[in-house]
Amino acid sequence: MSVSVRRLGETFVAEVMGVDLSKQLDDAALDALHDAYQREHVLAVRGQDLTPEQVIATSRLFGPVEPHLLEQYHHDDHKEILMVSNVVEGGEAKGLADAGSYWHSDVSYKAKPSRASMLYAVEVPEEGGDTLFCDMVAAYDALPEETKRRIADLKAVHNYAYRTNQQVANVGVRQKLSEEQLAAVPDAIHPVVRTHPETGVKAIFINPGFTVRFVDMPEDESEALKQELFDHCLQDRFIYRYKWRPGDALIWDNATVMHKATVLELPPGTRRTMHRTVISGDVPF
Ligand SMILES: O=C(O)CCC(=O)C(=O)O
Ligand SMILES: [Fe+2]
Repeated sequence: MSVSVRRLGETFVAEVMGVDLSKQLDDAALDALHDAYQREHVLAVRGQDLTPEQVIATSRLFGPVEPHLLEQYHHDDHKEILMVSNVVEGGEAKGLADAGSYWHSDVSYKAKPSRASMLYAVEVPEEGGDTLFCDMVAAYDALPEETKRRIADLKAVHNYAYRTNQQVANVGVRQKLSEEQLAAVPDAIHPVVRTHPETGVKAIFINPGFTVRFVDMPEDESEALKQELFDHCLQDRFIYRYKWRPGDALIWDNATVMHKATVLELPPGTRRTMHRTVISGDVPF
């Protein structure tokens, strides 16, 4: 295989060409993939035809795969795959319909957030249902020096129930967490400026989805700073809109990007189904 990489966004996101993820990749292809992942933060491999086993095997190229907290949405035969789907058949939802419909970094609510995530498009509409990505390295680099100093040693609380409660209230499609699920997701505390464990680059590591507040800061000040930082990050210049085709595989780095689904904006009845995995990560520093 001869791999080539083409930048899609201004500062990040690339398409990787010349790989067939259903086959065993040789060392050169693996190196090219990992290099591109470090540099580009989001990789798109288009035109794939992958079984669930091959989605899991591809994910494992980036580390161990962990099942999602919401076991009711696991793929019937593969607990490593979360069904992200708005399809309802015979009165039964085929998957999580509103997955990630807010800016977030996957699993930042755990002590060890996921290193990377993979989404594979099984069925997507011709138009819409795009996934948005935000480059948190570029956003960090563009901060005024004074703000960089202000946030350098800050920590923030991340919590999963915080988001779920808002989804239940605002969107109404999400089930409340069970007692057992709640117990599995206590607060997680992470640095606000995260150093990438492999490349050493710095990124802003808070997100509107799961970040509740800054540690040791009065509530109103904390809210104001969150808003200031999110307004900065969510400028068009840091955002890339990915338009899906069936057979697209996307892998992204949760230490350097936030993402957001737009599936709730689709006309009712539009079918969209993705296979999704998360790859385990380490404690952020
Ligand atoms: O479906 C999407 O566009 C993104 C869903 C998401 O946030 C995820 O799978 O982590
Ligand atoms: Fe997500």
